[in-house]
Amino acid sequence: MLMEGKKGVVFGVANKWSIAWAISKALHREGAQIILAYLGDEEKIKELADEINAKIYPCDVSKDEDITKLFEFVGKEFGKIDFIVHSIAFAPKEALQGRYIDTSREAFRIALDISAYSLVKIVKEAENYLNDNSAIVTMTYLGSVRAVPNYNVMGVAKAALESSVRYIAYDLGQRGIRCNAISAGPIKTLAARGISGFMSMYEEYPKRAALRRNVTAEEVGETALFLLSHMSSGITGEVIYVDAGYEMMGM
Ligand code: 0WD
Repeated sequence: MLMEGKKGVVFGVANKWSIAWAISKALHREGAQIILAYLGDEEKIKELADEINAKIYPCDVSKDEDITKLFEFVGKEFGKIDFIVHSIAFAPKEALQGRYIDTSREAFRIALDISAYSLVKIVKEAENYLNDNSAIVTMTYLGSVRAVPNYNVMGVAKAALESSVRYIAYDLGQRGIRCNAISAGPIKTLAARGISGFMSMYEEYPKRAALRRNVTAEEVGETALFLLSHMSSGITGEVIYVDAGYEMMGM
């Protein structure tokens, strides 16, 4: 099994539709031991966690003390870890519609804080718990490099996130620690439904993508597994598109 003996933390499982859940299932299937860092309904997360023998711990990534406490728990439970999955994003709903230039200072701050800075802070707090040659994966979207109507400030946050991936890869590369992002095509999840016009985006992809379909959360899960395993030991600081061949098309 690819992840036999490996331990790690997954951020961003909200429910069974979450991309982080598909990633967690793939990791578990390959033998990984997981702590789910969650925000929200403990009972719902506990039910999912039991399916993959995972432990759970609450963590609001907008709070430094929550991240510190989480890694104290991780240290107690696991000692050292081998992987981190960051699958978190948030922006106030009003910022995910209409014109980008109408974004308020506060919405900009919140979106960048929760969707991009959280990765930086998580990695910093995790530094002393990460084994050499461990791996980090985060989730991004094409709106970082293209103007996607309604995605707005989230696209700007994803640009900051993707750039952070490169700087983190450089900072931790000396220890063999890798950091990569997966840029997924649209998948029906709770977060996605918060984006105005998401369904028209979802319907547009099969018309233009080379594979003539949308990508599934399970496919993203398999790519995350690859990026967190020794199979990808030569890859770091990259953004890997898992979008059924949408991004690379000219028209
Ligand atoms: O089409 C999609 N679904 C795509 C999603 C395409 C490409 C990328 N992504 C990205 C998202 O931007 C995000 O970074 O994938 C990541 C995961 O998103 P998801 O699986 O689509 O959405 P969801 O199941 O809602 O998980 C995101 C979770 C939150 O869920 P809710 O619905 O409660 O906002 O991020 C977590 C939370 O569990 N989250 C937080 N966790 C800790 N602290 C916080 C926070 N402050 N805010 C949100």
